[in-house]
Amino acid sequence: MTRKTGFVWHEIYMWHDTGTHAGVLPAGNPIQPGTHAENPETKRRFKNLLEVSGLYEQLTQIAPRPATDEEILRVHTPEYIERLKAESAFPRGGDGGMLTPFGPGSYEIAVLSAGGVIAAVDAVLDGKVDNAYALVRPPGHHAEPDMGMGFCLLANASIAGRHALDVRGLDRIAYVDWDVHHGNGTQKIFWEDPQALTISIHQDRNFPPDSGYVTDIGGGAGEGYNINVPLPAGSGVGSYEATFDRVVLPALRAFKPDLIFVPSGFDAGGHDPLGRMMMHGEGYRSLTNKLLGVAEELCDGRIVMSHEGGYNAPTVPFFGLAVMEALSGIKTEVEDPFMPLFSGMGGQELQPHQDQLINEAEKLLARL
Ligand code: 9RB
Ligand code: ZN
Repeated sequence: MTRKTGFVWHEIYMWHDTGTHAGVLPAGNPIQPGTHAENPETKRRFKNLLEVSGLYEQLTQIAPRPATDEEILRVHTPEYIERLKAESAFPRGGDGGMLTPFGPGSYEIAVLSAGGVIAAVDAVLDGKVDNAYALVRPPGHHAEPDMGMGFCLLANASIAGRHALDVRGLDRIAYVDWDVHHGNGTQKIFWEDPQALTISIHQDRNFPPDSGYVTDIGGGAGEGYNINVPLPAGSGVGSYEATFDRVVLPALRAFKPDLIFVPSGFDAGGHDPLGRMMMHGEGYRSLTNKLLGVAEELCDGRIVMSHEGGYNAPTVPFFGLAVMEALSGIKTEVEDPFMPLFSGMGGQELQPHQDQLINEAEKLLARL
């Protein structure tokens, strides 16, 4: 079965300039200057592989539009937005928070990034497409109401989620964040909100530090509607599939969302410089197929993915292609040349200490 899959992209997303750095740190003696970890390369190559594979032309292009102040202010404080606007007009740009650097004009790009996810939501809810992937930049899942963080300026998927609830009138939305880092921003924004189930599967205490514990379950009316699955470093595809089968899918079935968001980072892939997991292209395909199955049961297949991290340039495009093939139901001729390398790594199967953590997360299902 093939589906109509939307794709959001704009070349100006690649003009968001994180500047001269050395990975995640500012460069300068004693660190030799180089590129910032979050640069255009993996995103450009993802889009390029879609084109070369022939899949790009079979997707429905969705043009991004800027998010409005009203849309952004549903999530962020006016003070933070005014500061971003002012710094974005500086000749050398500014910083969204601690170590979230941006160049001149980046605020306007971030506004188009958030608006890109909103456009994807509208296309799905209007039935123009069955599902959608927004390959936006800068990313969003670390951004909090009053500050940027971890390369994120605006909370793209949260802003789009509020739009879905407040303007489009949905009753419930769910987030399944498979980026290797904790989706702290999404967690914080919907902490007390029972209309949003926020699930994050991430590497235990990677980034942000001291964040993403399985014991953080939401507060007030939102208690029970935040689920963290902090998998141990070294987790492989078996661990991710078990997490989906035993935690994510049952949670979604209990919550019955009208729309599923996937903050989609590919930094849980083997070889990613900012993560220590072993996901691979077939793993991402399998997780996507699991979500498609449950989305078909619950919400007419409605899934909106928004791009987050993923920093290994050669591999990220193949993870992205596998996800796009699954979403659209169209298999291209392209074979992922990294598969033999990753599938043969030791410990891809679920390990006892990983199983133990998933058991802990499973206990949270009783609250839904
Ligand atoms: C620095 C620290 C990081 C480390 C990783 C990320 C990943 C983001 C991502 C962001 C910032 C700490 C530079 C802690 O991909 N999200 O999806 N920086 N971490 N202290 N310092 C000085
Ligand atoms: Zn990440």
